[in-house]
Amino acid sequence: MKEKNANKKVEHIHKYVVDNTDKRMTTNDGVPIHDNNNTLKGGERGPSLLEDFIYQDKMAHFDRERIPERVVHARGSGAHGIFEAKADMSKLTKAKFLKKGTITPVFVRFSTVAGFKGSTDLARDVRGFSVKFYTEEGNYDLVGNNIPVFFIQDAMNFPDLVHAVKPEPDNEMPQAASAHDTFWDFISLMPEAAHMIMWVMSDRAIPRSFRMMEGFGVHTFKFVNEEGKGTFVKFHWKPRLGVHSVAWQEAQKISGYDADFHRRDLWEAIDKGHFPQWDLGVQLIPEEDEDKFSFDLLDPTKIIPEELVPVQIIGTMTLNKNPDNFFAETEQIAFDPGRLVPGIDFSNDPLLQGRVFSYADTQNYRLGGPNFHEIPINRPVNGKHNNQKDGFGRQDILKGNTSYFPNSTGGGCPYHAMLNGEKGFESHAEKIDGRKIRGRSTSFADHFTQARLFFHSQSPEEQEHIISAYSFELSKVNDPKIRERELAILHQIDKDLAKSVGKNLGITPPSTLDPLTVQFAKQNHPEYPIQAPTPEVTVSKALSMHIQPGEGNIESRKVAFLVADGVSKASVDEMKAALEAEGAEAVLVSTHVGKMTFKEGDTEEVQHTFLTDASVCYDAIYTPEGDSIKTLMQEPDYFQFLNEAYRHCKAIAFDKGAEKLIEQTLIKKVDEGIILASKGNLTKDFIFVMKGHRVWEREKDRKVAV
Ligand code: HDE
Repeated sequence: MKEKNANKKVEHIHKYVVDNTDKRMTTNDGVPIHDNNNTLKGGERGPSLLEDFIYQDKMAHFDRERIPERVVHARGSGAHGIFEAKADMSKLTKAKFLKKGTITPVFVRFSTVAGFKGSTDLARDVRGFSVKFYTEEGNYDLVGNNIPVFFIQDAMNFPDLVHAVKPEPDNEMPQAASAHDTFWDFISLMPEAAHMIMWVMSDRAIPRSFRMMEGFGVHTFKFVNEEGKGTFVKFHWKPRLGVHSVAWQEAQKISGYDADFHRRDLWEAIDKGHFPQWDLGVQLIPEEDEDKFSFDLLDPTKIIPEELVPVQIIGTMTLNKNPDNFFAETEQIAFDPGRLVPGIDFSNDPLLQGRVFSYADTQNYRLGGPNFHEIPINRPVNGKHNNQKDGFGRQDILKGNTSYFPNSTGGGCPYHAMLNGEKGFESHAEKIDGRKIRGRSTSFADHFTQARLFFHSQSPEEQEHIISAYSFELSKVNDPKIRERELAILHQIDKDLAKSVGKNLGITPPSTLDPLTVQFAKQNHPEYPIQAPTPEVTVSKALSMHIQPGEGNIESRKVAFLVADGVSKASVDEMKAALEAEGAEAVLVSTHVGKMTFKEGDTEEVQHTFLTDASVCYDAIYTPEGDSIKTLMQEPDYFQFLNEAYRHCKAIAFDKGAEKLIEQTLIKKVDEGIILASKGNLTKDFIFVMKGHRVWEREKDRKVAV
């Protein structure tokens, strides 16, 4: 077979792909079905008969079609692709898929964490970023997030964290939202969460697209080379389209207009050939430097600022094929940070160590037993050979009478790699010498320095968004004691931040931590609070998403062309050509669906209207010239489109004659993001502003609330 964008994994699962075209309908046993509409009855109006095996075959399958959703990360979207290794890493790792020039098939799944499977894509939440590499030495899973740190330091707290954020157990509210009492109760008692919470309150938690977010392995891992030497490594995915977000008010509206916004965006981009790409970067730390930093490398609530250890790019991932079937592929794929290949190993991060148990355990349950490895999407491309047998849903037919080791009856096969002079996976031979303790290292006890680093690295507008997010979330908390307790934590991070949030909550931030917070922190660190070590850097540019006009790219961005009958085709075509030359997409939004007639007499089918769409679903807005302007003048939803785009700091362009429409909007100042044909070069200026993502300047004096 030669499928478009096939890779070894796509070919590998092809034999399982079923195409019903021109096929006769059968039961699950292949028996041809004569009538799929009527059950077998005793007489025309008579009772149904128990012997109707065709009905039973159909209904029994239907009755079992749902499986447990993932306990976290239930809502996700996936795609196939390839990873190409681009740097020579052989001195540091023996991982074959990282050998320069090697191309490895991948399947990626992006997800939200807290919401159920059918919840909105636009929740304020962390996004999962899981990559399965189908390497020649087995599957390697890099199961990361779009935020480089985590809420907690020890796996033991994970069920508590998840119980706190999920809908409350008595009334199962709220859905896909952290803005409720139990979450903030937990967070305000766990100061170690302060850093991650700062990220979650930033716009990072409401991405513009899966294609425009970073991915992080979060934990420190280890590369291991041929000589068995280890090097600490942090993994980063850097999106070629830049890192961008929507605004919180937009997120809330998008959830109504299109709860599948991110899923649709990924699907359509791949469908149209806008294949998203990420560069894989690594931060490398020699083992000798383990104790060199003011923070502990094993602490998953800490980043390594890029100023201290730069990110080196070692490869590129391209997603180029949508799945054929959501359930079979995206739902049934099983990621597990415990799936390693030779050359990569764990560090002793206690969160990572705990994850190694949880994933396979939950998959044994979710996917119905120990043979989930045999589900096509989970199978390694290099095959599996061992003595595991039987179990629910077993597919492989193990030949011969031998299913044990050592054996002579099977010629000693499957053999240990070492017996044939080959090498299999060998754990890094790190020296371990310690007492058994249930506790935590003091080097994990500084909770606020990096939360402060993140806040201080944001632009003024990003800081404002963080203040609004804390204010929104804590306003939804009913218990005032919880609000106050969290404010006390914010005060430790940055007094002005606490003051601003406090103002919105009507509370003066307490100057010391709540005694309950301290009491719980002392259970991990009896000496809490500790004197925080002096950080190496207090600002890191890589932590801000903001870019300048002209700095980014607009590839695959969506621009709404606001039109009506009588619009000038020339005006539409000229802008469309300019945008398409940069990879962006023009979408006509009109007063009605169906045929739209241009001033020049031609017609075009339109699928989007002011009724079905809103400006929150677009990156920029353009009003072409033409007789359509008279119609738009009478269209309140047209003005809503503009006002909302203005509020959210988007580029808005008007061709000749259309600029008079501005008078009826809430746009009071023609700033650099309002592009007029009468001033400068319309297409060039529009694209330049779009390349900055938003006109942040506007936030300062914007008085529009729509
Ligand atoms: Fe997960 N996590 N997690 N997690 N996680 C799961 O595994 C868990 C953590 C992440 O697209 C579950 O198959 C524990 C950090 C992603 O299918 C479960 C701890 C990071 C996904 C589980 C963590 C993640 C999961 C639920 C703390 C970023 C979705 C279903 C010790 C580095 C994978 C499943 C997909 C899914 C456990 C913390 C990322 C329950 C115990 C840190 C992206 O096993």
